[in-house]
Amino acid sequence: MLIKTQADGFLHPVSSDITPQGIYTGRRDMVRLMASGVAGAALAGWAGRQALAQTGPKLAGAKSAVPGAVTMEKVTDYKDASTYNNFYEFGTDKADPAKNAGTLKTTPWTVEVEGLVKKPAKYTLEDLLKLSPMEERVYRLRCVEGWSMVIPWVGYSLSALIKLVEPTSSAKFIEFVTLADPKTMPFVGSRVLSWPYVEGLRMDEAMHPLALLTFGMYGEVLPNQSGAPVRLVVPWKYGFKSGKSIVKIRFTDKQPATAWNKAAANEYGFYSNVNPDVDHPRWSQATERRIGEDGLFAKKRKTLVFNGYEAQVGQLYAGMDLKKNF
Ligand SMILES: Nc1nc2c(c(=O)[nH]1)N[C@H]1C(S)=C(S)[C@@H](COP(=O)(O)O)O[C@H]1N2
Ligand SMILES: [Mo]
Repeated sequence: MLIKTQADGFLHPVSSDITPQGIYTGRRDMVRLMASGVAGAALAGWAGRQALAQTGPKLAGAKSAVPGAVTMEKVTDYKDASTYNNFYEFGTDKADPAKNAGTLKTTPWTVEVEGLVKKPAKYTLEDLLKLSPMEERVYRLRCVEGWSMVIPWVGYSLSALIKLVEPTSSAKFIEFVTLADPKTMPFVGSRVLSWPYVEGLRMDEAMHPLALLTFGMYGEVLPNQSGAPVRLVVPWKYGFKSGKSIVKIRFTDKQPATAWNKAAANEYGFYSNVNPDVDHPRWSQATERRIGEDGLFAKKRKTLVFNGYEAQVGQLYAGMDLKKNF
């Protein structure tokens, strides 16, 4: 994504749009990290791993019966889904998370559920894995940058967890806080975003059966670069709403301040529903490139309203001005 940092107001480009300033910032960060030893550890982790192969522990899910949960479109190759990632804690280049996320320590892992609930709890990953039957959901994921993938995720509806903790009547939103560990995440501390990476949903969005608490993909436990050990996948919203490596789920009465909205409020709204009719201020959202299928210069696909999930989620936004609430 292209954003302005709060500090310098400069447009920080990433991925294919790297500019000299972006490269400079990256190098300066790298030099600082090298000095602290973090980058060395990251590189060692990379060397000792096979990021490209599908070799992780199995995690099976029964085919989901939730309406709209299994698209028949061609599934993106595992290699593409696991090497073309956005996970800025591990770097801003698409290839960085697969190279650097070997340092992420996913055991032990706990997720704290707090705020406006009757039953606040601290769940271990083992508790969460047993909480509800695992399902396989084949979702389109559309990044705000204009690319998309089709991924078979494994998890269960977030609503299963929400019901267990019994939100109070004043809980209107949920905030998802993700891990920010400077010891294992080399780019936490870089100025590209404020950390931890925080995302949020309105309560009715979070309760929608398509909102997936996700533990695996392609029949295996999530690889680190994809947000292990637990992430969200919200298929009708731009990819950045799907926070990775979640450590805290907080129920609130106020709309959460989210990472990308804080970075550039005019570019990334709270709702961020996929919408071909609402352009990003600096580019069109009318079309997208399907990773792995289309060449860089191949004809693009038309982006669908709510990423093609309008029949399932459209009623959540009845009467709302989607241009204002982008
Ligand atoms: N913690 C965290 N979660 C994150 C991000 C991130 O940088 N950090 N990037 C988001 C963006 S922009 C996208 S498109 C998706 C990408 O998920 P994928 O790499 O599994 O395709 O993760 C989202 N979740
Ligand atoms: Mo994204």
